Amino acid sequence: MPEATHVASGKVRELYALDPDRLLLVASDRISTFDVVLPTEIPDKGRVLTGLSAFWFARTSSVVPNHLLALRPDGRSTECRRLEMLPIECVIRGYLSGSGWKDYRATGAVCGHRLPEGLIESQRLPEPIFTPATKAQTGHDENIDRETAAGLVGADRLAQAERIALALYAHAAAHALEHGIILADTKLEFGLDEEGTLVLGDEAFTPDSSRFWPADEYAPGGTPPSFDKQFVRDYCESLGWDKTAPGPELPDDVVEGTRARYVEAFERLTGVAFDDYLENPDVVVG
Ligand code: Q0Z
Repeated sequence: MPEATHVASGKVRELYALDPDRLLLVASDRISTFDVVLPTEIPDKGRVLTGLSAFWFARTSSVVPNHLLALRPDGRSTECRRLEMLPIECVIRGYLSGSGWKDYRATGAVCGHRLPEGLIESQRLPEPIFTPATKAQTGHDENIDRETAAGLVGADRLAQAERIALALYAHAAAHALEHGIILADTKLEFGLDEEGTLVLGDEAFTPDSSRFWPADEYAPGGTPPSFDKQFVRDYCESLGWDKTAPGPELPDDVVEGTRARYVEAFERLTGVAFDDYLENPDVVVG
């Protein structure tokens, strides 16, 4: 890509600078499980995630402006406005899972939200909560309380990000549930444009930034199956792999089953046939 200089690598995405004001975000087909990127790719996973993110950006632009400028014809690359990113992850949890469940079990609270006693793992919360986290360069993001978050971005900016993140989650979770998918939690990232306006950046409501659970298999008390990665997790568990790098190669049936789940999530949520997206990615933003 001669017109772009590489600026950052994520576990499964790459970021390039197109010019001083614009970035190119490229989603690969790599997949991670138990925090390890596997050697086998899932064909079209990057296109599914890019299309879903663009769909949500288009649907929420009246709630908050976002960084999306254009989808490229390859379906996996998006041109975005370069922002000054806030140094916090804005996590919204509608269900008690992952680090939220761990913190609750240890302290009865998550990021300063004291919760009712007796909740069980993966239970729906009385109402969605804002649980900010720091951005770890390596390793795991750390949950922080709102005072700590306010110290990083300012109290007014934090209140604005919280209000908008809660509104975005309410919108996306209701839409997903109507299509049989529970959006258990999600991580949103905001930045500021040159005028100091808050802008939604990064990716939005993808299965890599959110927990997607099949609604018809949901039961609290344990870990619900992942809509997208359950075949991969089950296969990895069946090997007795110790979950340290390098991860195992995936057999063809696991790859195909997993690809089908990503495509199913895309089609259910967007209402667009995935082949139509491949033909013209702009169908998700039209
Ligand atoms: C996103 C990330 C990735 C590695 C920086 N619009 C923006 N303006 C400024 N910075 C970012 C964005 Cl999206 C930004 N990341 C996360 C993505 C690879 C890191 F694809 N880092």
